[in-house]
Amino acid sequence: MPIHSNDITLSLQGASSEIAVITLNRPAKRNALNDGLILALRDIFQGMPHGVRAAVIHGSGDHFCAGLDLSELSERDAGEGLHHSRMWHAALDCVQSGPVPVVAALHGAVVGGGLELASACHIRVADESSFFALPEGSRGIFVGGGGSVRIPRLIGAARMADMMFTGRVYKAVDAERIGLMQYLVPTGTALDKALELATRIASNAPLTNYALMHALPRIAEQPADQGFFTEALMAAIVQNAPEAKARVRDFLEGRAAKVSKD
Ligand code: 1HE
Repeated sequence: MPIHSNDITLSLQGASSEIAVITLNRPAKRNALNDGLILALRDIFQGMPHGVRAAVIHGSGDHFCAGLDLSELSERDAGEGLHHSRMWHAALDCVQSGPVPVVAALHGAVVGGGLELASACHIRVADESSFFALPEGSRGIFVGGGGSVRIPRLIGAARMADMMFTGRVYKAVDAERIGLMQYLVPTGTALDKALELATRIASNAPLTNYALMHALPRIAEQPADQGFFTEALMAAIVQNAPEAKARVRDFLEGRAAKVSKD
């Protein structure tokens, strides 16, 4: 697997090495994302080892990610800027539409391109130390890593515009209130919680996870009539898998866990 950076690592965890743990490992620069790191992220998802069924992304040090490495920005002309943004789009598409569901474990700064990366993941777990901002507004630039597409779908265009117009910083508890993440956990526990969730996700039938990653976001963007039709097609394919039939039989014959509120 060609990896262009030492600033990101991949390790496999779980009983069958089914969980990929991806670590942004540039703590001295607060895990700021330079070109090498973005390309390496893309390569990791494109070359995900066989047998991996879920992934976790987290950052080493005190912060998840400080966003774009601003030291690489200053000399770029318009054409280079266009291609640079498209490179981020391609890499983060490999995260969102790649081989497995991805859980982001967030702490400290989740800002700029760091929030864009977190937004490309399927589940966000943030601890109470985390804070969220889009400092692009005050740096005189715009988002370029897909943030204007993904972030409004989480919190609405009005809230995103406010973050960029005013430099508003959301603390964890308010970020959860507006929908930036699905889980808020005590400081220092985001990675453990993300691993717990990834283990649960990895135990799902692969076609169910595929439908959640690839059908659900498309259905959510379709007019209702087309959405109902796409849903019916996806439902028919997923329930036809031998694994689905076995799981339903297990429940009916008392071998599968019930839904429980505890
Ligand atoms: C960096 C970066 C960076 C830190 N690029 N070098 N992102 C931002 O505008 C956020 C900028 N960063 C910060 O506001 C702060 O660094 C943090 C709140 C994230 C962390 O603060 P702190 O006090 O823990 O660290 P620090 O002392 O500010 O930074 C430590 C070092 O990391 C320092 O370098 P040093 O050589 O002086 O030790 C910083 O310069 C360096 N550093 N953040 C480069 N971002 C696809 S488009 C996306 C567009 C964007 O993401 S724009 C938003 C960029």
